[in-house]
Amino acid sequence: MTHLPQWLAAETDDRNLAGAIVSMAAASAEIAAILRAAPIEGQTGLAGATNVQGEAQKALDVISNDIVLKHLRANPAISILVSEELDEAVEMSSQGTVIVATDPLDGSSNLDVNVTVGTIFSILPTHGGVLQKGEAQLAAGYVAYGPATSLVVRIKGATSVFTLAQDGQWRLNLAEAKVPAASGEFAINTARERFWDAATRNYVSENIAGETGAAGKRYNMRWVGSMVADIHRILMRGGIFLYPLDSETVGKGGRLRLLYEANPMAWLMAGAGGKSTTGRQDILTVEPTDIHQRVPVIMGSADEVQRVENWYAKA
Ligand code: AHM
Ligand code: MG
Repeated sequence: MTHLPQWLAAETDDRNLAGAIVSMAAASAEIAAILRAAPIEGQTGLAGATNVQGEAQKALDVISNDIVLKHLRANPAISILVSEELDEAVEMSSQGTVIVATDPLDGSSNLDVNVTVGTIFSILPTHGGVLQKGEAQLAAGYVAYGPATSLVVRIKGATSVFTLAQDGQWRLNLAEAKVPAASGEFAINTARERFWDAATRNYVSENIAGETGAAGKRYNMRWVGSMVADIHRILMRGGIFLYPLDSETVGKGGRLRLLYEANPMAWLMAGAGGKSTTGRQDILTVEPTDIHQRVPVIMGSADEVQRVENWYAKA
């Protein structure tokens, strides 16, 4: 069975890139071990601080960020770290050839209820600086801390899935994830309906109308409230995830962050045959202007994303 180091050796000659992925995988394995016992240790609550975006930080947000920092600092391949939990980009090694942008613990509001959370990461070449389009990524991945701890990673080729085994090794269990083009599942926070734009409203209404409406088939809705969990389900069996620009988030540019949430997920979707858009533009072509920039996120099964884009084109 293929382990992560063998897979990396076959995917890239860039040892710094491979090393950065190994560091993120090692940090994630450490985070996984802490999450497993967090309710016993009383670590699921708030840390009492807020991050740069004014969001309450959970104790585990801070702990996960510290673990990632520790692993990346020990790796001279890393030049800069951008983290959701840190106001500024952190300078690491002056010889580093890769930048890592990460959300160390995404979906942390789910920690109190023992629902899947994740670590998301994007890897960029140092020469381009921290503000590069998603299409410049060298690699991206996430770790889903669910019933199994899964690492989903892509360099240039396919999006591959590893599972953390009892012996601490990451074993390949799916070489090529494939997002089916058609799907009957959509994921959106419907409690925000009153803020939606016309395109989102029209798309979702068609889905709810099911076989009696223009979509002509029945849909189911799923919303974990943890992007990693929702995206993992879509990568494994199809569907669409929407966090569109709405009248409440318009001033901020959206809800989810471009550098360490939208771009890495869009990169993984592309490797699995899925599509990603802001509604009007491929997410991977969005020019970043700030490390914590937000962006509308719509991604998943190609036919579904196309239907949303069609509504945006009409709007
Ligand atoms: P976080 O990075 O602070 O955890 O926020 C991101 C999360 C995503 O995981 C999830 O898709 C979204 O926020 C949920 O938003 P909502 O609270 O509107 O359901
Ligand atoms: Mg987060």
